[in-house]
Amino acid sequence: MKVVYLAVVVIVALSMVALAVSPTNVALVKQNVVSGVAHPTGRVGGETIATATVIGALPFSDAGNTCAFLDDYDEVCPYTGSTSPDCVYAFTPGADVVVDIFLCMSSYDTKVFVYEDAHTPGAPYACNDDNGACGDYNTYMYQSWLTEIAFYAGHTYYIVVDGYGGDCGDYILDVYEVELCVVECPAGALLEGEVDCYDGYVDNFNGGINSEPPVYSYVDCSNETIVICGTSGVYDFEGSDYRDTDWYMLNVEVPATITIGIEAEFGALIGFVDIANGVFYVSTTTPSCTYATLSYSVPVGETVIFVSTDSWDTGYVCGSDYYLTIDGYECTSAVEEGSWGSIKALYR
Ligand SMILES: [Ca+2]
Ligand SMILES: [Ca+2]
Ligand SMILES: [Ca+2]
Ligand SMILES: [Ca+2]
Repeated sequence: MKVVYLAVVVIVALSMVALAVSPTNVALVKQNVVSGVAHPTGRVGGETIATATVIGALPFSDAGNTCAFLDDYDEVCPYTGSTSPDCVYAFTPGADVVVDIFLCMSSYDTKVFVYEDAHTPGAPYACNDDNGACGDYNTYMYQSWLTEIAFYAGHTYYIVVDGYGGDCGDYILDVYEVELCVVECPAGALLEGEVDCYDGYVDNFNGGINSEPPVYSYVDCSNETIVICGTSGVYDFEGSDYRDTDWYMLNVEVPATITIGIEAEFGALIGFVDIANGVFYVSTTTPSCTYATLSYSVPVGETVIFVSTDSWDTGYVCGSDYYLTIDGYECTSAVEEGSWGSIKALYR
């Protein structure tokens, strides 16, 4: 079990920096490593939709234990076959609201899904098993967090606190209103040019070394700050969650400290990639609508910048916007300002 667990961690970690060589390398099956401890007296939520615990107002916080409940519901998000016990909360907003449903601080391999107005098996309104961005990855890799879910006035939303693989345990549920993040493309920015991803999408545009053969968006040097508007998001590919990764190739003429920055409608991951060894030189993450920068001293030659979502949160819908800034990627000679015609997705 220990060996299997380590193997899974390696695969997940690699795919996290988007270095799985092909879609088939992403783990389809996961292992439980966080085990719930039965606290039969810890019941809090309702047993079923009909007996759901009512959420009166937001923000809402509750804590309990799922182990003494029955397994009434399950959804595939995207992992199948769970027999975990579950409990249910219900919320009927008086006005339209956008919420996060946060189970990150729970002690077991949680899953959460939402039904709108009725039990619709196989077609939940929203669903998350492992968010991946809950906190320290090794500790919280299997906890759930649904972000920016729209709840509409007059509808009733049933929140099912569930688990993966039969797991159960102590949960901490927070439901709270969030601002819907909208990122505007700055005037005059260059455009990434990739289509928005979709279920079944294969990135032959700028998927970097995730693509076969590797493909990049090439960026010419500029003595001005380069701004690129693009999109990313999470999609389903043959039953697994994938994310659109965007790889930008610079051809640096003089050693330089290059600073990249991003603001995105999703939690973003950016970094400078050592493509020969399949690792980041440096990387950073930033929450949605929060501009962050990252600097790195690059030698002469090819430098690769990676942009994607910071997790496989299916709330990061395809077509979510970002803009990327690149500073310090200067030309050795006077050159016309970067025109987007100079950025191409080339196959090689
Ligand atoms: Ca269940
Ligand atoms: Ca989970
Ligand atoms: Ca993209
Ligand atoms: Ca891409």
